[in-house]
Amino acid sequence: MKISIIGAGNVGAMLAERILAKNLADVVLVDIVADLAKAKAYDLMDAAPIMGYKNRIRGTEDYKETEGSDIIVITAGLPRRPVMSRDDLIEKNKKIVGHILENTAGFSANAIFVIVTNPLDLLTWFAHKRTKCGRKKIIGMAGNLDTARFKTLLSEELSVPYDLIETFVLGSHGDTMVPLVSRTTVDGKPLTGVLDEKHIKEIVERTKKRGGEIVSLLKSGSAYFSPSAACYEILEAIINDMRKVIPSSCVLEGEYGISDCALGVPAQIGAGGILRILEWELPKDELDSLKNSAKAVKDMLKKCN
Ligand code: A3D
Repeated sequence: MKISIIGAGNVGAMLAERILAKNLADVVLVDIVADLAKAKAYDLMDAAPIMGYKNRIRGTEDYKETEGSDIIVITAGLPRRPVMSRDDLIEKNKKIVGHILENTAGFSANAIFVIVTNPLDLLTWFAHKRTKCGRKKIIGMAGNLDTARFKTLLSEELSVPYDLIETFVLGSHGDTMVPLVSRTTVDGKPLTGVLDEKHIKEIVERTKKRGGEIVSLLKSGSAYFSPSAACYEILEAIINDMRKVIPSSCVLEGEYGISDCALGVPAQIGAGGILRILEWELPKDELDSLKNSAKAVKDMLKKCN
């Protein structure tokens, strides 16, 4: 299998390392900055004799080398800086993603696209509009990252291991994301039975702002260890046809009463991309929040035409 990663910055390079470490696929790393991808690919290859990587990685500026990719991951674009929202990146990152779609599509007609560049839901929709590969082959990575963040904070608060916590975060990758408290269990018990409302609200709010918290501490750039891990989870599900339910930004055509945008929903992912979108019955307040999140994404889509 062949995965091309476009954007050899923090997320892209870390993702390449994760793919090689798990012997998942061959990697082509592309960046617009001359020699950057080549340098990172050489560096990663030099770790192979020590780490036992079985696959190969190439770094390049030439899109021809992406030819025949099974998956194309887009991690190119500007990351946010402190006081910026993800939406502030739209114009510049839309141009970058447009350029990448034009340059990759001709070489890999059957590829599945995984979008990482922010603002995530807007650019996932944009990629769907710009390619002809159909909505099953356009996956936006964010929901599993936001879910992991919610889990981490709950695990710290309750001193419970992660694997005893079941939860999902849906909605947009932004302030209107929807951590599903109704579907959250801790060691099989509903979250509302083990934590009071005030603390649940605080953790929900902190989850929404977790990315920004890391941006402020870093001062330049944004998170990349956990985003690359979340992206890896999607790639592994596709390549090993795991049929795993992963909250991801998907193009909606009426699911949850929402259409004409991409939004985080539970998606079963396997070979071929999105196998199906699960439509869970949600309590009214959470369904309303999901619709509100869709509205925020659509308002932003209208603003940026
Ligand atoms: P960074 O380390 O700056 O890397 C971006 C790379 O993209 C740089 O090496 C650029 O040279 C390269 N690049 C820019 N334009 C092009 C182009 N036209 N073709 C090829 N390469 C290009 O950023 P990063 O890796 O930290 O983040 C990358 C993107 O992912 C940003 O938009 C982030 O906001 C986004 N991101 C999203 C999440 C989600 O959870 C959705 C998490 C973390 C980062």
